[in-house]
Amino acid sequence: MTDTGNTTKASLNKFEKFKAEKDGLAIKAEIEKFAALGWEAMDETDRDHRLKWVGVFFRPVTPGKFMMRLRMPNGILTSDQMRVLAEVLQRYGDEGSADITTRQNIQLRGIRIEDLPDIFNKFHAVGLTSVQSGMDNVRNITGDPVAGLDADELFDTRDLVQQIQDMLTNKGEGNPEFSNLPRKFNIAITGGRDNSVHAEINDLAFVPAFKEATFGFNILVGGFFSAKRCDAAIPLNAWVAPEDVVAVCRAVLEVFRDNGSRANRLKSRLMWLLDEWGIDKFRAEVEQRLGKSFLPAAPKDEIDWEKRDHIGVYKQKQPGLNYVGFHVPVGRLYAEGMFEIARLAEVYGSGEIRLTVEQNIIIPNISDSSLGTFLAEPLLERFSINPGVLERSLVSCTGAQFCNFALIETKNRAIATVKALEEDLTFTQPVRIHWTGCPNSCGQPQVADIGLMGTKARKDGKAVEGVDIYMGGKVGKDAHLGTCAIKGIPCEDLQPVLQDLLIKHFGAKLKQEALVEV
Ligand code: SRM
Ligand code: SF4
Repeated sequence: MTDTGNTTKASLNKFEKFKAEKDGLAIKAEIEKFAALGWEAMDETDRDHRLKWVGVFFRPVTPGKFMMRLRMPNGILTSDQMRVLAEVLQRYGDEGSADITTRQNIQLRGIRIEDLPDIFNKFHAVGLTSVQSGMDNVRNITGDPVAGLDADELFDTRDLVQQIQDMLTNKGEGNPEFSNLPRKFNIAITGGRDNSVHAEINDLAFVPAFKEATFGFNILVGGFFSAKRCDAAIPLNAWVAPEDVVAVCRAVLEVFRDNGSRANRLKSRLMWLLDEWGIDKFRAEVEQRLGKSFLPAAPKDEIDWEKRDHIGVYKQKQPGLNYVGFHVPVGRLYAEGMFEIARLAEVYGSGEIRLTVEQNIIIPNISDSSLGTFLAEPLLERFSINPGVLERSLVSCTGAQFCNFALIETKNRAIATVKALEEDLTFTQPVRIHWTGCPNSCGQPQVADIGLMGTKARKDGKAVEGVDIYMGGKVGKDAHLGTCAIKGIPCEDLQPVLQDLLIKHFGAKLKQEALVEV
C-alpha cells in the first residue's frame, strides 16, 4: 500500500499527518495507560482523534464523558449483548444513555475513560466490538433488518455482512490493512425487494439482481452525503455472485485506500475519485485487484417494492413465528429500557434483537401462542407498535445535546414538533420527517419526504437556530435524493410552515376542517 495515495507528502492534510505519525489502531495497546492517566492528561491527538479507532469519541460538549460507537453487523445483537450495554450505562445513572443510529447501530454516552479496560473486557466476553467504527474506517455494515425472517426475501444478508466485517476488522480485533483509508466509507447489502438499507447513499452497495436465472447483486458506488456535496451512488456496471462479495469489498477498499485523495479532506470520499478517473478506469482497477473481470450488471435489479418500516406484527417465513417492530422515539434508550428489551427478547423470542436504519427495534421469533402476552407488556406502551403517523417514521441525528458540529438541538425538538402537528392535523398517508443538526447530514434529510437541516437563520436582525427544508426524497423502489426547497426558517416559526407543507403536499387536513366534513 502507498501511504499517500495520489497525494504528495507535502500536501497531506493534518489528519493524514497524524495518521502517518501513529496509526489509530496503535492506541489499542494503550487503553490501560489512558485509563490510569485520565482524559485531561492525555495527548490531545490520541484523545480527540485516535481513540475513535476503537470507537471512543471525545465529546467537547460533555468533556470527560465520552461516546462509544459499537459495530452491529446487519443491525443484529443478542439479549446478552444488550444487557452488557445496559450494564455499562447503568453505572453512569442519569448521565448514561444510548442511541440507535441511522446505520442500524448503537452508541453509548457518558463513558468515562477510567472504565474503558473493564468495558472492553465485558464486550469481549459477549462478542461485541467497537473497533474501527469512527474516523477513516468503514462504518457499520447495514443489511436487511428482516433477513432470514421475510418470506419474500431473495437473499439472507446476515452471513455476508458478518464476513465483510470480519475481513475488515480481523474478526473485531482490528485490521491495519484497512485502518487508514483517505476518509470514512459506507457499505450496505440488500437481499430484499424494498431497499431497506438506503443502498443509494452508500459508498459501496449491493442490490439484488438476477443474471439469467442466477442470483447475485448489481454493484453501486460513490453514494455519500457531506457538507460540501451529496450524491446518490452510481452503477459500476458490474454484477457479482454472493460468494465474491467479500473479495469485491476488499478490492474496492484497496483501490480507494491507495488512490483516494489525501490532500483536501472535503474531496476525499470515493465519489471524488470516480469523478477523477471515470467509472471505466475505476472498474478496471478493481478488476485488477480482484484478479478477474466483472460480468456486466444485470439489466434490471429486483428492488420493486416501496420501503417497509417493519413497525407492527408480521408473520415470519418460519410457520408459527412472528417478528414485532416497535418505535423507539428518535432512537433514544436508557439502561432500564435496554434491560427490558433484553428480557422481552429472551422470554418471548430467541434472545435476538434487531435494529433498523429508522432507529427502531425488531424482536423476532415470537410464537403465535405468546404474541398476545407479549403485546400486553408495559414496555410497548412507551415503544409503540402503532405510533402516530408522523412519529412512526421520525428520524433524528444526535444534534446539539452531544455533537459539537450541531447548529441546532434536534432530537427533543423533533419529538415536540411532530407531537404538536399530530394534535392539529389528520393524515391520509405516511410522511417521513428526518432531522439533522448540520450539513453533515447524519440524519439523512435528503432521503426524507420532509428533511430538516440545522442552520443559522435570522429573525428580527438576530441570529437564531433555524432549518433548511429538504423535499422530494424517495426511498425503496426508484429511490432518489431530495433537495433543498426552503432556506433559513427560524425553528420557532417552523410549526406553521410544516403544517402548510403537510396540507399542500401530503393530503393532511386540519382537525377542525375534518370535523366539519364529517
Ligand atoms: Fe455522522 C460525523 C453521528 C450517520 C455523515 N457523525 C459524525 C460525528 C462523529 C461528528 C462528531 O464527532 O461529533 C457525529 C457523532 C455525534 C454523536 O455524538 O453522536 C455523527 N452519524 C452520526 C450518527 C450517530 C447519527 C445518528 O444519530 O444516527 C450516525 C452513526 C452511524 C453509525 O452507526 O456509524 C451517523 N453520518 C451518518 C450518515 C448516515 C448514513 O451513513 O447513512 C452520514 C451521511 C452518509 C455519508 O456518510 O455519506 C453521516 N457524519 C457524517 C459526516 C460527513 C461525511 C463527509 O464525507 O464529509 C461527518 C463529518 C466527518 O466525517 O467529518 C459525520
Ligand atoms: Fe452532529 Fe451534524 Fe451529524 Fe447531526 S448531522 S450528528 S449535528 S455532525
